[in-house]
Amino acid sequence: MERKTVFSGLQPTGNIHIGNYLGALRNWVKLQDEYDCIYCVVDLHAITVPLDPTQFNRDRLDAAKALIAAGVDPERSLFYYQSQVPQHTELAWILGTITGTGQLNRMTQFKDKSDRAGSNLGLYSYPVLMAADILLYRADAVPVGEDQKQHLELTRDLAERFNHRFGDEFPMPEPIIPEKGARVMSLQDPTAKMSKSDPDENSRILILDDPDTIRKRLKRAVTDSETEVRYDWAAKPGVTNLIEIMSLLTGESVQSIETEYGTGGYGTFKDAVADAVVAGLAPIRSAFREMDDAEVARLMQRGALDARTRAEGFQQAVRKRVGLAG
Ligand code: ATP
Ligand code: LTN
Repeated sequence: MERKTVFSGLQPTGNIHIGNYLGALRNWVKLQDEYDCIYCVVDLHAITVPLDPTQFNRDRLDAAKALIAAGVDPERSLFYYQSQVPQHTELAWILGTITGTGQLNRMTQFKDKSDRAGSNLGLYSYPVLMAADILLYRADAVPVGEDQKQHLELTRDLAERFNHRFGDEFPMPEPIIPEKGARVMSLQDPTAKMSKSDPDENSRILILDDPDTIRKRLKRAVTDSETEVRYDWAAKPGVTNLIEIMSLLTGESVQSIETEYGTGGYGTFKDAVADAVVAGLAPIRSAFREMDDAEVARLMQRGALDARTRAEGFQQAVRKRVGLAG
């Protein structure tokens, strides 16, 4: 039987946090054992907000390095920068012609981000480019965090509409969302998701943060006015978020964490969470430090070359369907 194709992307905005890691990246890494995986640093998605070009170029390389350090294996998976494969934007244009503006108006990420940053066409059509990323390779499955569910639904809608109008071309991609970790919450506001774009740095822990920073951020993490370490999203979101982070990083069950730290006070518990996070991230940090920039740049070029070849084969079929071939 042919192996299923997995596709996912991450924006190179320079600050990959444990939400990205526990919600998406860990699944990316695991899936490599079984599937044909394609992973993309989605640089075109990232330029929808104002950036300093020199810094952005540096951040993009660092994102590629961090992903490799976290376990993305360029020898097993196709791994590259989105902008180096022009078939993504070509397909995005074609899909854009069958996307209703009403549908784009309903995208919650667009609404949130345009409120904060002011709007532009790139931000508006962002989900169409994401659909193109996925459909370009006829991906069957897409490992993402909870916040991307709506974008995946749009992708499926567009696949269906295209197939209906031009003939069966795209399979329906399924999201792969972890049962736990799909929505790691902000350390400062446990009712909001941990986010790259939150201006408050204390709200997140980055996968490359040093142990002191990790400890400091966890000490400052918002909890509640009780003292009991108990898993309860409704009543104790701050503590529950920390329990979940610890459980995911150590493999220890929620129940055993509750038993061990239940009445010992938040200070002791936070120290234990910090130990777990420091230990869990240490291998990524040291792998990142050992990496050679030029070698990673070379790997990304090789990845783009292979991706272009593969994408072009698929794109020819799309052009034919739409009447753009020959
Ligand atoms: P922003 O919050 O600024 O929109 P982001 O962190 O969502 O940025 P990406 O880097 O593109 O943006 O996300 C990469 C992956 O991480 C996606 O699959 C996304 O669903 C997942 N992810 C993002 N935030 C969280 C979170 N707090 N918990 C779990 N998964 C998350
Ligand atoms: N919008 C996604 C990033 C992204 C993506 C993709 C994820 C761009 N293209 C294709 C999965 C598949 C986000 O996480 N903000």
